Amino acid sequence: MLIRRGPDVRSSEITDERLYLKRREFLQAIGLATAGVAAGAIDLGAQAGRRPPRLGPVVKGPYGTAEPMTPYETVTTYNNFYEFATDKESPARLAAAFRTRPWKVKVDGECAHPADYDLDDLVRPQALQERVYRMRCVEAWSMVIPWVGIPLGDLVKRFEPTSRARFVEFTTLMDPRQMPGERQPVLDWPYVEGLRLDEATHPLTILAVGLYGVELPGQNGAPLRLVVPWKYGFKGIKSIVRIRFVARQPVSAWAREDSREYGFYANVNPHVDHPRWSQATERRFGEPSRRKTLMFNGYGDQVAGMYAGMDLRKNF
Ligand SMILES: Nc1nc2c(c(=O)[nH]1)N[C@H]1C(S)=C(S)[C@@H](COP(=O)(O)O)O[C@H]1N2
Ligand SMILES: [Mo]
Repeated sequence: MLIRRGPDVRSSEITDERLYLKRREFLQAIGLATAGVAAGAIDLGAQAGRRPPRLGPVVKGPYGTAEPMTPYETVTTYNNFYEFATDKESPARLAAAFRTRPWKVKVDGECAHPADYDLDDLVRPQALQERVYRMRCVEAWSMVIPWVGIPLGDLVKRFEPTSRARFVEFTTLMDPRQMPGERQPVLDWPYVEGLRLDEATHPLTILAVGLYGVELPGQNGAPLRLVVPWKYGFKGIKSIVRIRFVARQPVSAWAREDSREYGFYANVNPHVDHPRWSQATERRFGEPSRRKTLMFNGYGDQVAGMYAGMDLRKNF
């Protein structure tokens, strides 16, 4: 991927950069900005200065929301990534040294061009788009994240699915040496997710390689993860190594774990509660009070047509 320090720095990042410089001045003043810091006297790792390399060039994509973005710090330190750990804070630490190069993605099943693709051949840097999306976790918290990625539909077209392909199945890397959570029987590893072909090729659906203009940090699913903003967060499978076109509906890792709690569709729906909690409202990071959850996470104008005539209580 091309790494560029360019003029396309966001105003939000400029603020962060200034804060970072202030912090560095302060540390220099007290004599900590050099060896002591490198030796870990102060943990700067989680701070704004130690971001992954910038991606570029990135153009603005369609469907962006103007809602305030959740700070980079929050997006990259409060994560669900069970391959590393089941709490929210540990993935940032445990995924810090996660190796994402070289990275192959196997494309197979019902398509004309099955092959093992190198990540950089799969994702063309010049076509990267920024998409600021609302994201809603099944656990009833939400964020607004400026993803960088490419429409999955463009890729699917390149692979030319056959007429038998009705679903796309995605699989996460299985590497228990790097991913300590995979040594525990938390889920039936590897993590698997799936979409109907029309959902996969919907223009809102992207494969993300970055956020906030930089490469994805490990904890956010580096180097390649799915982003489907009208579905609960768990559909957004991370660290993808396989994309398979299939005739039958895939069994996702969460549905396999408990099919009464996690359906295949997992569309955000305030009217269908999780068996153990309400989905009517959510906590948006940075906001003092809960907000109402919107049907299809507010993307109904774009996606509702795909589910016309379906019983969304049954197909939850
Ligand atoms: N492979 C894998 N992908 C995953 C998960 C996971 O545990 N493993 N967690 C999911 C859940 S529940 C959510 S809410 C989102 C969180 O993405 P984020 O940490 O980038 O916000 O990732 C999803 N993708
Ligand atoms: Mo989630």
